[in-house]
Amino acid sequence: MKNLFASLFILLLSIEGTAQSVKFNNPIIKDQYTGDPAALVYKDKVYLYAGHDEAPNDFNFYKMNEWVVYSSSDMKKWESHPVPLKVTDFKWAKSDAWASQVIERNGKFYWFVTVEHGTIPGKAIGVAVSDSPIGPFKDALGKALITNDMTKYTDISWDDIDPTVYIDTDGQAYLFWGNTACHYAKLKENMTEIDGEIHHIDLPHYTEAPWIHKHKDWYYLSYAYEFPEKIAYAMSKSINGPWEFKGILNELAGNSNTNHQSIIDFKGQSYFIYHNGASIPHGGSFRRSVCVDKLFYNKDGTMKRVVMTSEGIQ
Ligand code: FUB
Repeated sequence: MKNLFASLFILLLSIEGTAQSVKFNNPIIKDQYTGDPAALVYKDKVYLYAGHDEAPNDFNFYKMNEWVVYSSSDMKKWESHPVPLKVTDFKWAKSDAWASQVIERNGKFYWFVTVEHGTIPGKAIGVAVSDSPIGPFKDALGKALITNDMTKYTDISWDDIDPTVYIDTDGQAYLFWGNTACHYAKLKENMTEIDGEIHHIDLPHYTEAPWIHKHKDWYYLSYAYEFPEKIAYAMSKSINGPWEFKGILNELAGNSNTNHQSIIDFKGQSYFIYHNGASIPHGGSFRRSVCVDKLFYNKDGTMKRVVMTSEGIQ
């Protein structure tokens, strides 16, 4: 009997030890609230770009004036860099550092951002450029690339948000964006001009936050589905579609009505990067935090549903 109690005691101690050694790595950014993550793999690092959620605790909407950047070599330790871009860097814009994405082309880094236009009513998309992934960035055009009057698919003034950019294997660059309607267009090689018509893609319960990525020989278009948002996705063998809807990829965050995702492969592992309203200490829909979890594919190329964890990347 004595021996049984002794073994039980040792077992309890080892369980306790295991529990204590688990680290909660999510959210990955803990020094400030951040939303709308967009990751860029460049050389042997991941650069994480996000909007800075500055809303006070009792504020019921977004307060966002700047974008921030962090970098990591292992997806666990994140280095913070000085603020590389603000709404005020776009003289024609008046507010709202909403969702964005950075892409590299020929050694230059192009940051496609959402802002509120100063004179053309509605949201708009601008482009900033830098020689370094951590900036500083400057307005590449001196005017918006996309304005609300260029897209007629919906009447709302906030449909021209959430740019995602992809350069296909043949060198052709594409811009996808939109709230309520998913728009896409080709970009010229200079990355600062639309080339040809703006198209529209029909996707079930499309809300916003498109993200294009490729894995093996499939193209994936993931997006925020319904509101409050889940993340769903469609797949195609061509970036020009047709896109086949494949269902939900990530469930409701629960503590934030948006979830905005970014998907990358880095050093042989796929990652799902997103935000939620995790408490650091007063998180919520307008005080969001960026998290990372692993992403896995099935043999047929479909993606396994994401499991959001507190542990994150160990
Ligand atoms: O951060 C402001 C807006 O919230 C983004 O543009 C949307 O994607 C949603 O996350």
